[in-house]
Formats: sequence, C-alpha cells, structure tokens
Amino acid sequence: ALHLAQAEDGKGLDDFQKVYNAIAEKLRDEDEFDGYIGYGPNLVRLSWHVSGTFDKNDNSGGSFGGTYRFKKEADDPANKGLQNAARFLEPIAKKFPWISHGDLYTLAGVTALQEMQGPKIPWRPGRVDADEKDAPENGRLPDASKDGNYVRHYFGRFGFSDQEIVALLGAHCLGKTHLENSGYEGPWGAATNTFTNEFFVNLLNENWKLEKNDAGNEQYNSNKGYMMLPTDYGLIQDGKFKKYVEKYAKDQDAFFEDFKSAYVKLLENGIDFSKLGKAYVFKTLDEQDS
Ligand code: DDH
Repeated sequence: ALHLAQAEDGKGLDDFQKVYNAIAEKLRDEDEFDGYIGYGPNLVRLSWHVSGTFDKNDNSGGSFGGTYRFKKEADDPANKGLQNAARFLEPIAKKFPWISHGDLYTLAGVTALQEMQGPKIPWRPGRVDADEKDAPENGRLPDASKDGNYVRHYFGRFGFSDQEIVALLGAHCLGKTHLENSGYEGPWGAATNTFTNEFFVNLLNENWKLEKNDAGNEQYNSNKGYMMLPTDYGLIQDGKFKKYVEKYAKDQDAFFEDFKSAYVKLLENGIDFSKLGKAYVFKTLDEQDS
C-alpha cells in the first residue's frame, strides 16, 4: 500500500515558504562552496538520492520516511559527497523542528532548482519520519559506468518512460563530478549553478573522447574541459533516447516542462497525497524582493 501523506499539523504555504527562504538565503550566503558552485547542485542531488531508493514493486525506499538521516543510508558509497548537503541542512532542521526529514530533503531540492533559475516545481508536504528498520539496503542507486540500456532498466523500478528518463538526466547541467566521491572528475558544462538545457546541447555538440581518469574509470571528455559519464553518453548511443536529447537541446521550454513533471513524480513516488489539497508553488527570493 502507498504511504499516506500527513501534513505537518497546522502548517500551510506561509510556513513552508519560510523554510524555502531560509534555505535560499543560506544558498546565497555560502556561495563559495565547491569552487563557487555553491550548495545548489549538491542539494538537488540529495533530493534525488533520497527518492532514488524507491522500488515500485514493494513500495520500499523513496522520500517518504526521511531515512537518509540514518547512518546506514547516508553511508551508502553512492551517497559520498552528500554529507555536504546534509550538513548544510542541519541548522535549517533545527530552526524548523516541525518539518519531517523527507519534506526537508525534497523541499531543499525544489528550493535549489528554483533559485538556480529552473522551472517552478509544485511541491506537496506530508512525508512522515520512519524508523531505522525502514531504511533501504545500500545498492539501489545507479552505476555510472554502464550504458543506456542499463539506465532504461534501472528506471523501470520507478515506472519512468524513456522521455522522463532523458528529462531527469538533464539535471546533470548542474554541479560536477568529484574524483574523491564517485571516481569521476569534472563538470558537464559551463553554467554549473544555473539550470539550463546545456547538458543536451553539450552531449550533441562537443567533441567527446573516451579516456581513463586518475581513478582508472573511463569517462568522456571534451577539449573544453567538460565530461560525460558512460550512462550520460548512453543517451545518444540509443536512438529512442537520442530523439529526446535532440528535442531538449532545441527547446529549453519543453525540457523545463518535462523535467518538472518527471522530478515531481520522482519526489512523490510511493506516496498517496489524495487527502491533501493543491501542491504549493513557492516564490523565489528575487520575486519576493521586487
Ligand atoms: Fe547524477 N551523478 N546520476 N543525477 N547528479 C552525479 C552528480 C550529480 C548519476 C551519477 C552521478 C541523476 C542521475 C544519475 C545530479 C543529479 C541527478 C555524480 C558525481 C555521479 C557519478 C558525484 C560526485 O562525484 O560528487 C547516474 C549514473 C545517474 C543515472 O544514470 C541514473 C538524476 C536523475 C539527477 C536529478 O537530480 C534528477 C546532480 C545535481 C549532481 C551534481 C552534484 C554536485 O555535488 O555537484
């Protein structure tokens, strides 16, 4: 059975907008992190990894229980580097002790995406902290050394279509890979803290060379200093994926629209929100200033 969303008692849009603002202001203040990329990409990755443990076959994992807060899940080797996002959120959790961990992790991703000029992401509260015994086993997050077919099969566990998979992977316009975290090194493009369709443009237009990096892993490098994971590159080796790469490279609005829907689905997998009202749409800091 799906998890039934139960909103934090008496809390409404204004309360969650306050949490949004606290995260957004901290993002602005601590902009020097990771060579002036800031914490935005790391927060987006956290929101995906807490959701990416989902399995539709038994409704285990997923964002509902906030189980990333337990060592067992945080210490999954695939989560290396996300300690930064977790540390960033500690004072926010202290300031707003009423918010569940699943809501905080997902709201942080939504905040970061919007503050990095991404699409407005409708977000719903109601995740409820689960026990440590409900934390999923390690090993549910993807292996970047594989090909497009692996990626298609991997996302089958969530019920995502080819189009949704390609849209989601456009998030790799953000941030970078770090040799010490994943065994890969480098950014996917130039605008590492602005949400754009650059991932698709670069995938199609750069001159990629498959090379071994300092950790001994093969990655695709371009002469501009950009990189692609083997799984990313798989999206242009597979015709059914490639047609969406071409579409999103040409049409950023279509990418934003499809990313929004797929990302909301990712964050809400396994949860029944039917008892709650409409999703909230938050104002960015810029919109509140003017
Ligand atoms: Fe990713 N990702 N990701 N990713 N990801 C990495 C970084 C970031 C894969 C592998 C890696 C998604 C899907 C996949 C972001 C968002 C999303 C890194 C580097 C690896 C490796 C980590 C490090 O070294 O610090 C693979 C494989 C997949 C896949 O094929 C399924 C999705 C769906 C998203 C999303 O947000 C919707 C972001 C953002 C980053 C940059 C993090 C940072 O700190 O910078």
